Amino acid sequence: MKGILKTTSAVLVAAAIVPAIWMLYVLSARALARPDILSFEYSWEKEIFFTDPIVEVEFMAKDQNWPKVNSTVVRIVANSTRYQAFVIEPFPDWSSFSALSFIAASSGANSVQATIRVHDADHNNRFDDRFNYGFDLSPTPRIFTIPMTEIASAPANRKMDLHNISRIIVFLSNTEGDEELWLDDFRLR
Ligand SMILES: [Ca+2]
Repeated sequence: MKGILKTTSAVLVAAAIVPAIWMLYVLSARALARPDILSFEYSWEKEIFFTDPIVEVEFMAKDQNWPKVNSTVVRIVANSTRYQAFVIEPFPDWSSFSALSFIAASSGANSVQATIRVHDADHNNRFDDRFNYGFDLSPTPRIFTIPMTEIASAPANRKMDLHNISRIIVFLSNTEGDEELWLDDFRLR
């Protein structure tokens, strides 16, 4: 009995430590990957993004007709007309970079309207206190590049804190509910 208890508690301790070590590894890998934010090439990256449960997400290797050769990308399928979001928690210090870029395309036949937003740790959840950019996607992939000056000056009453960026969110709103899009290669330049 004593032996079983000992084993059980060792397992419990290990169960607590392993996720903590894994998250330390993720934070380290996220920092070392700079200026790459999210490439969909590494398993640790799954810890730095999440989606609304109503969004379907799948990974797929792109070998042609994509700006980046042999790249794994994520495909997002909307299944509701409600607000649907893909949320990234990037490394926070963007202060030494001049732009944010990413690759996107619609993965179905129809064009897709999406919005990307960026906010910092001080964000108050008001629309005019964050960076927002609406964009149209067609089946032809595009590299979007957003100057850091636009992100920095986006909040109405203050400067964005580029040392403490908190989240990038790509979202769909007022949709038909059947949108499909590809995302890839979020990075700073
Ligand atoms: Ca990729």
